[in-house]
Amino acid sequence: MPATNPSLLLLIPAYNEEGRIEPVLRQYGAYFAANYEGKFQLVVVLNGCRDNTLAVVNRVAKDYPFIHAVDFPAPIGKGGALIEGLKLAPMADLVGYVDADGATPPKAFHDLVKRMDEADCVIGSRWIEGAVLHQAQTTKRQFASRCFHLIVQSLFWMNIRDTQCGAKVMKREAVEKVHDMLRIADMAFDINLLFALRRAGYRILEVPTEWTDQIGSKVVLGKTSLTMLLSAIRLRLIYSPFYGWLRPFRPLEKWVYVKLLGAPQPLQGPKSRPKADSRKEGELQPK
Ligand SMILES: Nc1nc2c(ncn2[C@@H]2O[C@H](COP(=O)(O)OP(=O)(O)O)[C@@H](O)[C@H]2O)c(=O)[nH]1
Ligand SMILES: [Mg+2]
Repeated sequence: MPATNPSLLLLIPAYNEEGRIEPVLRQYGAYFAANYEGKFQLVVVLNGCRDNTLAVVNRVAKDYPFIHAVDFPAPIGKGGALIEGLKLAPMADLVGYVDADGATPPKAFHDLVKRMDEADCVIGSRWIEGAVLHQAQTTKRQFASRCFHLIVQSLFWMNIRDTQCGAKVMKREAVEKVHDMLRIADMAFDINLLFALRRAGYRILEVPTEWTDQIGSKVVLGKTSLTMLLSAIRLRLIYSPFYGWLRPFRPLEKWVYVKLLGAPQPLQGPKSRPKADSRKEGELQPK
């Protein structure tokens, strides 16, 4: 990574976000055009949207040429979308992601980027001193989140207080190194990413961030929590010496995820590079 002005790629996963994403893209576009010295690119990764998110993103992209969209029709989930988006890592020195609803303001994301000289991955945290929470999550959601945290800690011992905050940034080489290990498509994707980085020896720095919990969440608490719990356990097994022995149970695993929970699955097939939306085709190039 160059000492000054690294190029930056920001991914925004988006599912049915036509009502929330436009002001967020405009804020990020204006902020990074004015305040970021290096090359900045923003790619919205959509999948299976049943609304007009793509048209909204394309409208904003007319005003900010560094904003692009990639669209995957399959229901690959937030994690699946990020797995695909992270294949664009060769476009920049640093690759990060934030949610489409503006929970993380542009400056807060920039603050994470500024700490990248201290680690290979910097993640925003809502649960360490100094964090600014403008709008707390509902009590039920906070309870589920803290229970999930305890389970994740007891399974993975990463000592990360907030694995689920939607704001993270990494060095390109770290993303490229762990990409093959990314296989959780649901909201537990972040654990997959963080654990893969840890196992590969990369340094993760958790810093307090600013967060506003927005209305219009796509999370259906019961179903999402159960899927995340199963994914965390599955991830633990993938990294255990017993995973091979569990091969006979794979059809059952698939049945539970797909049929019972309707959980997203990552895109199958060869590790292809995502194509830009047709209007922008050819513009997404490695740096
Ligand atoms: N591409 C994609 N993004 C998703 C999907 N589900 C959620 N997201 C995105 O993930 C981010 C976080 O979702 P949100 O509903 O705000 O979750 P919450 O803040 O944890 O309640 C947003 O940018 C969503 O658009 C999905 O299935 N596919
Ligand atoms: Mg949100």
